[in-house]
Amino acid sequence: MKLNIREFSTGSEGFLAELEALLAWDSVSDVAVQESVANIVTQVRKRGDEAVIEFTNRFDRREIKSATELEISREEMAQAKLRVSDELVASLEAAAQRVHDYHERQKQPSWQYQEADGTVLGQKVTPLDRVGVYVPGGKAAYPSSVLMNVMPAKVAGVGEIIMVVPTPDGVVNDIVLAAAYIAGVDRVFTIGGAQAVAALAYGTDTVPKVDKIVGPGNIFVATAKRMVFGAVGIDMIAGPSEILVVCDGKTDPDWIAMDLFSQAEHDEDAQSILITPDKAFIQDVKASMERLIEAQSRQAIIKVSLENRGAFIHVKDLDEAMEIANVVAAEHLELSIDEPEKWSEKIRHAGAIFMGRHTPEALGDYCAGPNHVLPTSGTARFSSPLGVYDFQKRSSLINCSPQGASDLAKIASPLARGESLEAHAMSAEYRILADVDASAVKA
Ligand code: HSO
Ligand code: ZN
Repeated sequence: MKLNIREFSTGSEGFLAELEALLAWDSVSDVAVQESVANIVTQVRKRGDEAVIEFTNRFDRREIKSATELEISREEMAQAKLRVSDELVASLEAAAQRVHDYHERQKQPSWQYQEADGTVLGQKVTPLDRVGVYVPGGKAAYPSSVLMNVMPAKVAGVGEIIMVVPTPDGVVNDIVLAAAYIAGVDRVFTIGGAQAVAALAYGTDTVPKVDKIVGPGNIFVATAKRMVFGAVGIDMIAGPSEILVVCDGKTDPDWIAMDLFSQAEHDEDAQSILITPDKAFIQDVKASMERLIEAQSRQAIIKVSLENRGAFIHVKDLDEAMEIANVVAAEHLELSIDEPEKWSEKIRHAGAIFMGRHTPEALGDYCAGPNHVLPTSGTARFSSPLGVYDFQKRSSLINCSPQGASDLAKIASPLARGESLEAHAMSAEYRILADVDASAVKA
C-alpha cells in the first residue's frame, strides 16, 4: 500500500516553520462540549446519584434503577479474572509486579534536620487518602493503563482507590476488571464521561468523593477534569500519543517501521516521526512500511495517522538529531543507535527515553516497569511521567527551640513591620528571650 508521508530535511529553507506546523496540536476545547459538561457537572453536584443514574442510562444505554447496581465488587472482579486466559493473567501479573518494583524506587521519604540551636525543620510525606482512576470504556480501554495508573498510587500508600469505567450497553471488559483486581483497586463503578468525573469530585450517596482524579479520557472527560480541578487534584490532560525514533540507519528497517506503527495504531491523531542522518534509510523504512501495513489489523488508523501527522526528517548528523529531539520533547523517544547511553546525555526533553535497538516503546508500554502515562505534546519540557510522587503530598515541619524562636523573631519582626503587619511582629517578638547577660549584671 502506497503511503504518503511527509519528508523534511534540516538543510532545506523553512525547516523550522515546517517542524512547528508538524508538531502543532490544537487542544482547544469546543464551546458546545464545555456547555454540555458544565450542565452535567452541575446536575451531578446538585442531585447526586439521581443525576448519575439519568446520565448513565442515557449515554450508556442502560436501565439502572438504583445506584447500588453501578458498583462492581472485588468478588466480581475476581470472577472476571477467571474468565480471562491463564496466559493473559500471567502477563498482567508479571507486568504489575515489574511496574510495582520500579515505582517502589520512586518513594520519597520524610526528612528532617536539626539546627545548632535545637530548632528542627523537615518535610513530612503523606499519601493521598482517596484517589479516583478513570478508565475509558470505548476503543481505548487499555488494561495496561489500569496497571500504570493504579500501581504508583498503591506504592504511594493511597488509602482507597476507586475506579470508574463506562460500560456502554452494560458490557463489562473482563481484562480491565482482571487488571483492576490484580492492581488492588478497592471499588469499581460502571460509570463514565463527565458524570463519573463529577461524581468522584463531589461525591454522591454511592460514589465516594476522592482527593485526586487520574486517567485518560475523551474530550468530555478531559473537559470535566479541567472543570473540577481545584475541588480535587487532577493529573495531566493527555494529548495524542507520539513517538520520535532517532536511527543511524543500522537497525533493521522492518523493526523501525513497526515501532512507528505501534504509536500510529493508537489513533488517527497519534504522531510517529523518524529522524536519521541516512537518507537512503528513509526509503528503506518507507518500503518496509508499505509492505508491512498490508497485514496490519489497524491499517486504516495507521494510514491516517502517518499521512496526517507522521514524518521522516533527514538530518546532517546525530548531533543535529539530538537538537531536534529536544525541540520536539516527545512523549516517547527511541534512540536506535550505537552508544545510546552516551547520546542520551544530550537529551533534555522527553517523556521516556528508549535506548538501543532492542528497546522498542512497546516494551515500555506494557511491562518494562516505568510508567506509560507520559507528558505529551511537548509538555516533557516541564513535566514528568506519572509516578508515586503524584500520589503523595508534602507538609512542612517547623519545631523551634526557645533560642531558635528568639533568633528567628529578630529576623521576622522587621519584615513584619515592613509589611505593616503588627500582630505578626508582636507574635514573633513575644518569643524573644530576655537578654541573659543583662539579667546577670542586674543580679
Ligand atoms: N502508548 C500508550 C500506552 C499504551 N500502549 C497502552 C498500549 N497500551 C501511551 O502513550
Ligand atoms: Zn502504546
